[in-house]
Amino acid sequence: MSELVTFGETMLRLTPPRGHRLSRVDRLDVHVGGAESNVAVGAANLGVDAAWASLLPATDLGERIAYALRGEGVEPLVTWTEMGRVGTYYFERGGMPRGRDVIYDREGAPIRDATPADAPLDRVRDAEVFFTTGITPALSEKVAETTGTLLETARDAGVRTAFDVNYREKLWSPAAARTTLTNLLPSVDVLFVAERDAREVLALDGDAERMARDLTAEYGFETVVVTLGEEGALALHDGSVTRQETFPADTVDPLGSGDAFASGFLAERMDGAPVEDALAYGAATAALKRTVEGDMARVSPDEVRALVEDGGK
Ligand code: KDG
Repeated sequence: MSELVTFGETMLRLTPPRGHRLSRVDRLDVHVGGAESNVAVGAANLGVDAAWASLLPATDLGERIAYALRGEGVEPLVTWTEMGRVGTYYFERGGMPRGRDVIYDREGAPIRDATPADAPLDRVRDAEVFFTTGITPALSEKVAETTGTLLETARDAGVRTAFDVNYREKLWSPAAARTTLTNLLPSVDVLFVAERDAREVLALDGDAERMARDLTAEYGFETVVVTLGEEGALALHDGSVTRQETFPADTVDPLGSGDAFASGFLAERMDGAPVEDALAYGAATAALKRTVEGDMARVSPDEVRALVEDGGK
């Protein structure tokens, strides 16, 4: 039994050295990344018993992913297949004004054909929390249906469901995302959503509190966390709003900081903490993640507590 079970695609991230163009690159760093496994890794590093469910091709690169997650203390619940390939993505980082770019090369990953029969339903039913994100149903209609079945399976078994909207414009349009997500959200207890996604994908308006209240009225969420980038985050729980500032951090690598936030928030809630403390813990985990290369929050509970206590000063 795992306290936290997540479901989604994990890829190899291939990163040119900072300031190098992908079109001229002669060396790539390898990281393992995927929003749902990032959350499992962040939570495992914070002391949660975490598992990640997915499909992988039975190849050396598939094994590379399982190996990385095992090394971070996450149990890979993998259906190994003879079909498909490991998805990859490239993260090109230049200084301003060029900025950064994510380039996906993820067609053909076996998770796109995942049916509920490929998923560890018993492990989902036995979990305390089941987590996935809007990236997973963006991958194919089939996996969107499977994501819905997993959320309902968890719900029916009394497992708390947590979902991060995590809109990725390179995977689908806001309208397509809205149609699919509005079918999934009734099965969600704890929602994480970036303010911009609430506005542009879920078509809400008003300030963050208004959007959190409208979402709760429509879907009956137990908790809604709206992330506001550098402005911090806001949570609505039991009718009360809590706000949290972003902790300052020297950003070495921004990817995965939203996942780190979710992992810190969930880990602290699973430890019995109130929403206010979980929000601070999530924000501190996200800040510490930004100081670490790669998508995963390799951050310890002591570091997070110290940052929460001294407020980043
Ligand atoms: O949140 C970080 C993720 O975006 C990254 O790890 C890769 O899951 C990923 C995706 O689909 O973009």
